[in-house]
Amino acid sequence: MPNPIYVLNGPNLNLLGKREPGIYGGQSLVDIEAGCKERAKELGLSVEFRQTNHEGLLIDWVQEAGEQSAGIVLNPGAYGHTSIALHDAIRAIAPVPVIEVHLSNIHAREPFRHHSMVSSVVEGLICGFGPIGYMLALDALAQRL
Ligand code: CA2
Repeated sequence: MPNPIYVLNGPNLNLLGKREPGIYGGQSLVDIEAGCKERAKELGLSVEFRQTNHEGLLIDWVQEAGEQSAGIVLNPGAYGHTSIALHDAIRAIAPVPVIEVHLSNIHAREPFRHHSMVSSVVEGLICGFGPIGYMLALDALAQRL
């Protein structure tokens, strides 16, 4: 089996399923983790699934994944809109593929969500499909391995 896929989640995603179901759906992050692990198994992959509210820790994990993973599925949360440090970390681990995922369609929301600091350095971007986006990202990575 190849190295695990790191599925990394940024700030506030631990609240999923508890608030704002109209935007983010009813599934909790634990539900999404279970879905990712099931899909990964079908694809012959394994998943290391994590969430943090701390920018520096997210960057530590991207660096760790650069050494130890076959690829990253990254929902950076709001840090995707703000973090040059996250942009730099993703660049620094090339050619490890990173797929950016957002549950919501960030382009159909407030203007401050329209720009992503990481989109220019990731392999691809999936947004607006809810938790299915994580599965699509795993499928895409599986095709590349
Ligand atoms: O759509 C996404 O996946 C986002 O990355 C989610 C982030 C948001 O800042 C991005 O613009 C788009 C926020 C996650 C917050 O999740 C919550 C869940 C329930 C209640 C409140 C926040």
